[in-house]
Amino acid sequence: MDLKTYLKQTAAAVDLAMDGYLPKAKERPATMHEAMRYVVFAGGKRLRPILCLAAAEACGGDAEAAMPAACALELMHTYSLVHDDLPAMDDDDLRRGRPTCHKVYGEGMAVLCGDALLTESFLLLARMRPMRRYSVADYVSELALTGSSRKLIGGQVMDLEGEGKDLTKKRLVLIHEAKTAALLVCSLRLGAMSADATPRKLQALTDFAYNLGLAFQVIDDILDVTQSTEKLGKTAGKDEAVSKATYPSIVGLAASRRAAVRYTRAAEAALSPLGAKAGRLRQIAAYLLEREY
Ligand code: GRG
Repeated sequence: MDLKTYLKQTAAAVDLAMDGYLPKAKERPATMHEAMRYVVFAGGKRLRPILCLAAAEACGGDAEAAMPAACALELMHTYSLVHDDLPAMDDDDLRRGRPTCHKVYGEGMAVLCGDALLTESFLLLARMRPMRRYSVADYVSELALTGSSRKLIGGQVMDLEGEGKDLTKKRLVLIHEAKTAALLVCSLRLGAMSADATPRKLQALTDFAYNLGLAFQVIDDILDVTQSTEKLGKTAGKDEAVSKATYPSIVGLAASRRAAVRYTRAAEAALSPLGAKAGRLRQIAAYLLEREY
């Protein structure tokens, strides 16, 4: 199957699974369940679940075992976007091509919607099958650590504190590690763990995801400068408008592009212990380097 078809089919399978897992829109409190579905089914790329499923495949596992984790990752990611868009954070009106959650449902509902998605992600992980090497507690710890103040929330704190300041590249990489790479690392690790991966394969996928995550955020920063709001489905030029230090603002566009290529090459190199089984992951890394949104 070619990559485009694979990405489309896998995203559709993830959507179907999330549709089954999430409370129905009419279930009480209907406003909340409607809001959760509004933000989740707004057309994101489903990159984190796709990476999770591809990691399971690379380790000889199957999609069915990895699916609750794949969906949990998308729910945690969507929560972070809903909260990131709030007036108290990035204050954005547009996400995934639609008005943001607080614009449609109000700020209070948007806060609760994010909280509900985050909580739901752990409920899903509790449905995972334990493997010989990994327990359900291992899956839960993995996601909890990623969502904690050590990673995702810590990244957001550094991001907020950095607004309007000149940051060093070193500081920016720290922010990118925490706010973006950590959830990608978690995606690959949960997929690998669902397939009972050996410690060597788990480490290889961790290294792959770390570098892929850094490449992904550098490209995100580049696209913020070079693409239109229509193409991105979120407000373009936002970083400059709020004086946020980004890769292009520190080293320029050309050097940013070179950094993204370097990180992608490092990601690909990390896959060598997985041999041909990691073919799909190699394709995804190359595709993300060329993405336009
Ligand atoms: C705890 C209050 C609170 C907030 C959490 C973690 C967090 C806030 C915010 C981070 C949000 C963020 C914008 C991170 C950057 C990662 C990134 C590039 C997200 C966009 O991911 P895509 O392009 O989005 O995969 P789609 O819409 O395709 O899923």
